Formats: sequence, structure tokens, C-alpha cells
Amino acid sequence: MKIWLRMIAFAVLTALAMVLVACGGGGNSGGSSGGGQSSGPVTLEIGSKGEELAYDKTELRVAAGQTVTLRFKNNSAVQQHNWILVKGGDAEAAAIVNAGLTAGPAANYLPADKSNVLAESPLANGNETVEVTFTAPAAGTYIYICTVPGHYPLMQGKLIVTN
Ligand SMILES: [Cu+2]
Repeated sequence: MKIWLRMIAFAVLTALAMVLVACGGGGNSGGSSGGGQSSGPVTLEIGSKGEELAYDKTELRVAAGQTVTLRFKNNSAVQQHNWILVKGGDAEAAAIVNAGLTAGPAANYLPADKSNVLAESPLANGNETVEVTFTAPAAGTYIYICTVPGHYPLMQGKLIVTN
């Protein structure tokens, strides 16, 4: 009987140890993704450059398919800004800005047709921080812009998406 009890106790302890190791291992691998295609979610921080019509970062990098949370801090006290990721180039960006002008602030200065808008932050008031989470598009170079009237083309940057 004692041998049986010992064997059961040993089995239970072994099972517990394996569970603990599995949990610890999972946590470790999650924290140390070494790049490549299996990149985990990422948070990018960007702000506006004081009272200038500019972002404080004009280049951001992510991996295709990566879940991206972009946190945008409006560092201006008086200006409104947003962060809009455009599908296309300067022509598409200008078209979005022009349509957004008519749409107004309630529509985040964006057209109703958002086929060329890949991601949009809410409109950030002075000293406000806003966020947007999106899936990084296919590899390539994309532009991000602010659609508040008069801010584009000054206020823009490049999002470089790698494989
Ligand atoms: Cu702006």
C-alpha cells in the first residue's frame, strides 16, 4: 500500500511540475520574440511636434500582419490632430484630405468612403492621447497623415512594413 501511495504522490508532483514548467516556458517565449514572421503585437508611440504641424516621428516600422497599437499624443495645446494611415500615395492622401474638409470634425475629417483609409485614430484635442489598433498591411511603404484642414502635406510620415 505504501508503495502505491508513493507512486501516486510522485505522479501528482511530476504532473504539477510539468504544468509549472509549461506555464513558465510559455511566458518566456512570449516575451522574447526574435523577429521574423511570427512577430507579436507591438505598440508604437508617436506625438505631434509641439505646436508645429508635424509628427515627432516621420518613420515607423512594423511587420506585415502584425497587430499594431498606435498611441498618438497630441503635444499641441491648441491644435487638433489625428493619425491616418493611407492606402496609396500622395494623390490618394490629397483626395482623403479634400473630402475630409467637407466632412468636418464630427467625421474625423475623413470621407464616408474609407476604401483608402487603412487605419484612423480618433481626433485628438490639445494634449490628448488617442489610440488605434490595426493589422499591419502587406509589405511596402505607406504614408500616414493628419487630415485636419491645412495640416497635410506638412504633417505626414512613412510607415514601412517589412515581411
Ligand atoms: Cu494635424
